[in-house]
This record gives sequence, C-alpha cells and structure tokens, in this order.
Amino acid sequence: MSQYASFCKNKKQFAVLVDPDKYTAKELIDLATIARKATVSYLFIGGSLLEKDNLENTLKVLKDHTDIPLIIFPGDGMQINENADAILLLSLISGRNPDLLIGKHVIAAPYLKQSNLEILPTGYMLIESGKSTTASYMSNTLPIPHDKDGIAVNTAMAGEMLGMKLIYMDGGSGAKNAVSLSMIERVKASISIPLIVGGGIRTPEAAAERYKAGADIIVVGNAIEDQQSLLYKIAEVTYSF
Ligand code: 1GP
Repeated sequence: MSQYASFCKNKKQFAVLVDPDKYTAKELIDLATIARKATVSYLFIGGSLLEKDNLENTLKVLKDHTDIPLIIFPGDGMQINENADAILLLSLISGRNPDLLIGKHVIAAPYLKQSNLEILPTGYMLIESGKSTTASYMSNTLPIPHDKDGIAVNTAMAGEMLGMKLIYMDGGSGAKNAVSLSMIERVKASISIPLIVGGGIRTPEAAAERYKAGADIIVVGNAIEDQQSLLYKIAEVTYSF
C-alpha cells in the first residue's frame, strides 16, 4: 500500500517525531523496538534546524530495526534521503515566505523526481503556541494566531483546493500550547483530506482530546524523548477510537 493510501485510512493514527540530533544509535534501536511493540503508525524524521549530520544514519538504523514507515519531515531542502519511504513535501501555507511556499520545491524537484521516495504534498500550517519556536524563527514567518480559527479554516481550505493531499497543523516542536480543540474541529469540518496535528502534545489525554476534535494523525516528539513509556499510552489511546 502506498503511504498516502495508508494516511487516508479511516482510523486514527499516531506518528512519533524523531529529531536526528537527539538520539544516539542505541537510543534509536530502543525507540524502534518500543515503537514496533506499540504499533506506532509512522516515524517522522527531521527537524526545523539540524545541528549534526545524522539524518542518514538515523534513517539507516531505524530501517534496520523496524518496518514502521519512515517519513521525512524536512526542515529544509537538504533533508532528502533515499533511506526513507516517503517525504512530506511541505508548503508552508500559513506563511508568506515564497521560498517555503514554492522556491525550495523548485530546487528540490529533480532530486525528488529521481528518488524512490513517495511524495506527500502537504499544506503545512504553523499555529502560534505561546512561545517563539524554531520552526517559526527559521521559516521567517508569522504563525497563525492561536485563537483565529477562521484564518486556519480558510488556509486549510485553500491548501486543499490547491491540491495538497494532507494538512498538517503544527504548534512547532516544544510548543507551550498545543493547537486548540476548536481550531481542529473547525478545520476538520472544512476539509476532506487527512488532518495531522502536532506540537506540544505531552499526555494521552491531550492526544485523545485532539483525536476527538477531528485530528486523524497526532504527532508527538519532545514528550517521548523525555519519557518513552508515553509511547505505549498514546498508542493505546489512538487505537481505542
Ligand atoms: C513538531 O509536531 C511536531 O513539528 C512535534 O512537536 O516535539 O512538541 O511533540 P513536539
């Protein structure tokens, strides 16, 4: 099955974000083992700014130790690597930085075309989360205000009309406040493509509320780096729907 068909399954799914800077090879093997036992749906690999050249090794170690699909979640055009299964081709539709709407994609297109990666066109929306995030700083864009549900709705609808296959609403890694339930509800009601929600989700309860509000896929990164057992608890919530 293509990864896209898998994203479109009509059931809740759980993605763990793996920042290549933050895991040693041994920690990656442990993570892969736990993620496999918990039947995590996807591993998203990438970061808004990588400080080390660890992407390829991270992918290779994970690939050797799990069958969970490896999806690149790129912070920039350098994060393209054949050892993954697919890549979220992010267009930062919440911002007005032309480079991140189309410029980087023009540069990356021939590399992506000749790769074996499945391309997942994704309307990426940064949502203000109570503090400045690396994603917002590095992208040189203003996130959508936390309480402006209408802006998020219009942006997501425009993304779908432009042909995006997924919408990803992100408070940014380490967000103080996760995306609000009302924003998720309203965006979900306005689009017919899968809705990914991440940033600042730290508890199974917070994940459950966001699934109930309409998120199809929840992404958790930081909280799992701090406490790997959380992975089982969020997986349990995910598959209880
Ligand atoms: C960030 O959505 C991801 O892009 C995950 O965020 O690390 O805060 O869980 P956290």
